[in-house]
Amino acid sequence: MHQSGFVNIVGKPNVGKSTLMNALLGQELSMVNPKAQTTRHRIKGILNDEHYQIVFSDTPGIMKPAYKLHHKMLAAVEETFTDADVVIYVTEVNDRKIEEDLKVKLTVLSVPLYVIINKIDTAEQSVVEEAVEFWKETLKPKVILPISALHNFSVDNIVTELLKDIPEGPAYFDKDEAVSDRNMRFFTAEIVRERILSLYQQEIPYSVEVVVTSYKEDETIDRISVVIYCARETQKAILIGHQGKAIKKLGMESRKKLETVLEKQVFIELTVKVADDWRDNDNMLKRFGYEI
Ligand SMILES: Nc1nc2c(ncn2[C@@H]2O[C@H](COP(=O)(O)OP(=O)(O)OP(=O)(O)O)[C@@H](O)[C@H]2O)c(=O)[nH]1
Ligand SMILES: [Mg+2]
Repeated sequence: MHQSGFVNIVGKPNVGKSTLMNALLGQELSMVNPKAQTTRHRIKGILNDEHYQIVFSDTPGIMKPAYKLHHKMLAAVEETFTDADVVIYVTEVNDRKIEEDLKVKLTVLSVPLYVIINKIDTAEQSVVEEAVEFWKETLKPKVILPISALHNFSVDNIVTELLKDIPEGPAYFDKDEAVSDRNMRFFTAEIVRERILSLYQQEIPYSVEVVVTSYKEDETIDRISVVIYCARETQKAILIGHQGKAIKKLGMESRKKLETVLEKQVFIELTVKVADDWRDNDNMLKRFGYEI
């Protein structure tokens, strides 16, 4: 028997959705960062086994939209309620709040709902038990599991449960090759954006989009050109920094990370451009791959 299915991971920003998907895959595929709104696109991560293929979708955090960008991000989440075999709602151990309309969406799903209570390494056992009771009552999920995605605690139990709910069927993606639906250009842009989240403060990380304009693979080195778009001229100056120091640091850290991932030498060239208020510009958003 072979099982095959789609499992979509949703939740508020920063609860550890990407950390969880990476733990499930045993691979650092989706970018993780202490700041909220790290994930902007739906990213599929594929778990292959001799007997099954589970296609996970990591999604942007559900928040109140302030820009058209956020509406597009939320549209990517919306999709995931309707094309899954199982929906996983991730919450943090201390969180007891849920918007009414999200609650309704989760309770009327036609597929099993799992509630994953994450970050239990940060709380007492009694708090974990409280959380379990609260979410059982609030969302009436088929499965509820307290875990720590960061410490890979109890993550395996999710797969065990999923195999009870995932239908029989052939693999959707080539099992020998596919780990994601995204390519190296996409992950390169994500790696640079993650470094921007870490290196810059305040609104900067939320005002940039990263585009890989050229990616040339030679035998011993990958040569990559990247354009960083920001929303205003003042942000460009901050991104570049005094005597170009900030952008140099960003280039160096991005290169190091890429070289670790690719196990290969990398040359990366960063250029900063202004795309006025791109977060509210439909054409720019489309160009940047926010398709829905
Ligand atoms: N202590 C603890 N921290 C965790 C755990 N899981 C994730 N984190 C941390 O929580 C932060 C957010 O993790 P992400 O995986 O980026 O969260 P996300 O839900 O994907 O966030 P967005 O993409 O911004 O919506 C990171 O600093 C993680 O290291 C956990 O089990 N325990
Ligand atoms: Mg994420």
